[in-house]
Amino acid sequence: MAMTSESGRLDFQSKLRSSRKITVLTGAGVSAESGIATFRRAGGFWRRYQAQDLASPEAWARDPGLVWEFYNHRRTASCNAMPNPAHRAIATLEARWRKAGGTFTLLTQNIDDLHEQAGSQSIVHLHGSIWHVRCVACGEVTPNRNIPITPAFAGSGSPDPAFRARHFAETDLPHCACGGVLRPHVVWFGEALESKHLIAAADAVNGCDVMLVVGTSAVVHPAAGFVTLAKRHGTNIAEVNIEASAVNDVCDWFFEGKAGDMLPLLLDIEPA
Ligand code: BV8
Ligand code: ZN
Repeated sequence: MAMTSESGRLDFQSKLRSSRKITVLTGAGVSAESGIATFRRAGGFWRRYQAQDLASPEAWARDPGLVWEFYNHRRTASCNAMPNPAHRAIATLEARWRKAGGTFTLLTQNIDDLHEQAGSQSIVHLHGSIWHVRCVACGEVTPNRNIPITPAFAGSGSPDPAFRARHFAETDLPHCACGGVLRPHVVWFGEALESKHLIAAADAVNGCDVMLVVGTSAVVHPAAGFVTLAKRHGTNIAEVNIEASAVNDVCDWFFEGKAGDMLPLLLDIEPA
């Protein structure tokens, strides 16, 4: 069972200090204190939908305008979000380990760019990026921070279930120079993660001394599976969360609390 006491913190920090290879896995909880709604808490609902209902190829095939209205709403809601102390503590730890010649990888399930804004370098966006779009015809991926995504979506996206949703025509959707429709460059439920990301994540877990799991319910696979894989490799694992996640039982330490409060204290460590 994970240790959570003061002795647990000292034990964790001594293991961290002597580690040569660190991997961090983050989820929506690391961005919660930046004001970005998590998936499975109250904020996880939009109109009468759960995120899973709209983050899927089936929803896109059925009504791409509704899916874009959902992502346009999330882009608008998060465009002014700033990194919080949790993002910054992770970026600082990485900088220290890189300077000392150690190995550090950040695996994030989040599609926001707050880790980048906080200065993290070695980031694997397992589930893609809300600030990139991909052409369904030619496959080109491009950065896109247009708000609204197209003029037709101006003022749309109210999460109020009573909101009289309008139908968006194909011409209202963003298009590629090749004429194809642009979709959010994110991994939807039922879609495979990019193999380069799966390979990077497996590399990050292999031979990793310490893994930090921050702000994830750990119910989504294959991301959550990297924690149990690390455990099988003999990695020491710490969880930072306001409640125990689905992988809490394989963690050696559980630091209960908000990531923005806990990480600056826990990670204020120099490599041995
Ligand atoms: C795939 C991008 C196969 C889109 C996302 C049954 C069993 C196992 C698996 C499955 C199954 N049925 C279906 C599956 C597969 C499915 C899956 O895992 N489903 C789950 C729901 C059961 N997985 C997939 O479909 C994946 N693909 O399997 O493909 C395949 C293979 C080959 C060929 C074809 C197909 C794709 C999964 C990726 C889906 N895309 N996001 C978008 O964002 O719109 S996942 C989505 O959930 C987000 O990325 C999010 O990050 C992720 C996980 O959620 P969390 O980040 O953990 O967020 P959550 O709200 O759940 O939790 C927040 C946590 O933070 C909580 O623990 C809370 O306590 C904590 N917290 C809150 N505040 C704070 C805090 N902690 C600290 N401080 C705070 N302040
Ligand atoms: Zn194209």
